[in-house]
Amino acid sequence: MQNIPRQWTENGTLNRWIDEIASLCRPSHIHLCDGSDEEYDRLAKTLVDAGKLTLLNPAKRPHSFWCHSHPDDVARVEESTFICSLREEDSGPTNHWKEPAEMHRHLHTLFCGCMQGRTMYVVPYCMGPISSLFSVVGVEITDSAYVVLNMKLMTRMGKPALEHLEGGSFVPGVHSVGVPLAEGEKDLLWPCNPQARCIVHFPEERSIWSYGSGYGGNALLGKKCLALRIASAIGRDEGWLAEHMLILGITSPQGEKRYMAAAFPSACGKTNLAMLTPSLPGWKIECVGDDIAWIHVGRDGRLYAINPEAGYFGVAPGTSMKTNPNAMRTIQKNTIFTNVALTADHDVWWEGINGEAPEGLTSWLGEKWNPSKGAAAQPNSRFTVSAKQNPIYDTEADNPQGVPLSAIIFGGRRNSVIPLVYEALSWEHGVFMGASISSETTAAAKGDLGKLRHDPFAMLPFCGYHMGDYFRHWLEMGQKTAPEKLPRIYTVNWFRKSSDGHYMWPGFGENARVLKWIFERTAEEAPAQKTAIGYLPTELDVSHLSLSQEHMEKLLEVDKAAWLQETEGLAAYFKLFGQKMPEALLGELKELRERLEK
Ligand code: SAT
Ligand code: MN
Repeated sequence: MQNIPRQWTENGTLNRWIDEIASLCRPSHIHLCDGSDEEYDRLAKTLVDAGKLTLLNPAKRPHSFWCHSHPDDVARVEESTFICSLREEDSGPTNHWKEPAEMHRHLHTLFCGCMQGRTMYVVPYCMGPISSLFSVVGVEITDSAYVVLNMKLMTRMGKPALEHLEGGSFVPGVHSVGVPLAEGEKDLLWPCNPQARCIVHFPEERSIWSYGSGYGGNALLGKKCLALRIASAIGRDEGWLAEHMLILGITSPQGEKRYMAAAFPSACGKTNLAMLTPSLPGWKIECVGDDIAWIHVGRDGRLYAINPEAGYFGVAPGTSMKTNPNAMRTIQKNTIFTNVALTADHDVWWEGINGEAPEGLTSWLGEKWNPSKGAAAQPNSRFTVSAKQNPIYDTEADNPQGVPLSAIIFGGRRNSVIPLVYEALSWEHGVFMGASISSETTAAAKGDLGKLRHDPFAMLPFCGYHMGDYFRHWLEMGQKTAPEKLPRIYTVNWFRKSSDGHYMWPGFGENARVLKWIFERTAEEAPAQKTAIGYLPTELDVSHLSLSQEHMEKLLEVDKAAWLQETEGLAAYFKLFGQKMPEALLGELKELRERLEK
């Protein structure tokens, strides 16, 4: 390798780190990303020329690209994701842990020479609005140009991030696909190294190392690695929350606007809810974010949320003009599609987009497709696009102070037990509700599908420290301000099924009816009845939906026997957290049981 100039940026620590990683990984070139459109186009062209990206039909999908990955590199890999805190007990029973010094030795071996024959890209990025005191700068070093393109769409990347950083500190992240190239060796189409894959976080060092995968959640280090796993640990230390939550603004026909944040496990409809087109006339939704919220106590004592991201990495299958017209409009241009199917006229297609599969599809595996081959689009195939293209982009997403939250919503995929919506009795009860979330597993992570698992706060794969401490942190957040300043807390379930296996609630735009009830509850305007599990609606606006009274009663039913069984499952689950399980939440469980038994 040639001599490396030392003055990469104005930040001495960053300069030294770049040199250090370069001498470890031994790339043939180094490129400091400026985040410009020209840079994006140049890198995209390199990938097109190498046959790794396909330019889509400009008449149908301007300035957009299609690509597919290695078939074994299509989702997050939880079994290979590590939280290497100094003490094992700080990582907790829901994370994988390895002793940090041992893991560093392992990483050193993996990364030694891993970028041979490749370009090492240095990607400065800012999570959160430039100039916000709540924003955090990260720098990702990667040997994947695909990652650079995605980071440009997903974050505030390049020069503005460096300007915000100045001489300050940043979260370093090193990513490699893990396939060094010998002199003259031709690259694989989608290089990755599934056998050696690992995604590693050092919460005290605040650093990230990711090896062997090119998939979004494993390789775009600003997203789950920084904005959730590392940020949750920073938030614990500094008194704020990093959450797996969408943020939306909802305006009533009277013109009053409120903000809500909502946590659901991956691939449970966060993007759809964040961009919802309300079925109720006069109501309006605007989107602040679809995946992550950082929540601070504001000067007025209310909780304020920023979206650290600047783009969407959304699940494609099931997205259509019917289910999410705003997403469809957002991805009309300037979008990268990964692992969807390609049509004969070079547009994209996936299951659920619009009727039958057209003739002449190329599947996500890059092969000629026919129905005997299974799904044409990988179930976790994704679009990457800048949030600015969303027709309902809320410009408050750029407010450095964030938006004040009136409600926090939790949900999961539950075919039974959990009613359509209910409200917590108090902040502590709401924290208990968050801790109680279970959901059926989806294609967003490698592993079984449709298996019910506990996923507290939808943070199971993303909490960067001991989940018991995380529960306690949530309880403490409620003590930082007056109870009336806190958002109210809700659980929703769009996925309840009838005994014949059909979804009981139409979902999508009709979810506005549930948001309306929540909106009115936060203004004390909607009636509710107190039940054993919390406040349930006595009247929900189901105008023009042909749902019988009996059907609605079933949707909102609290089946005491099923709930008692649920509490038994929770009691067993909470034991996992041992001494760290907050007494207050065990108390909530006990009181819930007593109310059910009454
Ligand atoms: O793959 S990501 O982790 O980026 C998205 C998700 O699973 O929520
Ligand atoms: Mn997510």
